[in-house]
Amino acid sequence: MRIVFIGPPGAGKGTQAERLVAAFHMAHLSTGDMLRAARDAHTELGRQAEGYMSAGQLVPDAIIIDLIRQRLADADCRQGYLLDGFPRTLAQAEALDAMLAQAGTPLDAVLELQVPEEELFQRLAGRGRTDDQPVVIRQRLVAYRKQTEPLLAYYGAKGLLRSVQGLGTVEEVFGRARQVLDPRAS
Ligand code: B4P
Repeated sequence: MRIVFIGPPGAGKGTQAERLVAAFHMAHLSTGDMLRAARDAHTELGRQAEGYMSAGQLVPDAIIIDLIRQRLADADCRQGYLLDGFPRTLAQAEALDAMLAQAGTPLDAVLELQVPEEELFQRLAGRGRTDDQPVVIRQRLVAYRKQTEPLLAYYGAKGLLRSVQGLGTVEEVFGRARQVLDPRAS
């Protein structure tokens, strides 16, 4: 399966992605994880991304699209993948569509995790990553609403959108996500 995973910062995409890739035997492609690994390894990509991430802004499209283009060419992606946190802008979504159309490998579904804002603040404050300070969280939410939320209509119009309530225990949310991706699973 080829899945896109969308949700506001702190919705639990990374948490659920780990379980979903194990259940459906997909590669896990998290652009957030890739950028943090590049930052920690002090690569040129990491240096470029760091300023945006610590300000709660999205990293420029060209950088991210290039990163994903290279990653999708890896052998483990042939069995399917979960794109966790990509695309986050319309330009990224259109670039992904073009790549997949060229390869003849369309998406199977777009999974949206819905969580109210008050809960997101609590979760992110509890996680304590460097970009989890209140002022940065607020900026990330603004970026989500302005730049990423329009993708819900974009994928809705293509008939790919599956929305799941992200409140409840990790296992409850996982059960809902698994159910919408594979209704025969339970
Ligand atoms: P990401 O790494 O994608 O992070 P995120 O959206 O903040 O978190 P996620 O939703 O994965 O939440 P998690 O499971 O950790 O992005 C970080 C930054 O990278 C972006 O701000 C941006 O700068 C950059 N970036 C990444 N992709 C990009 C792109 N495509 N374009 C441009 N820039 C990009 O869960 C959060 C917390 O909640 C955890 O503590 C977890 O334990 C807890 N939690 C999870 N599920 C829970 C539940 N059911 N109940 C209670 N708590 C729960």
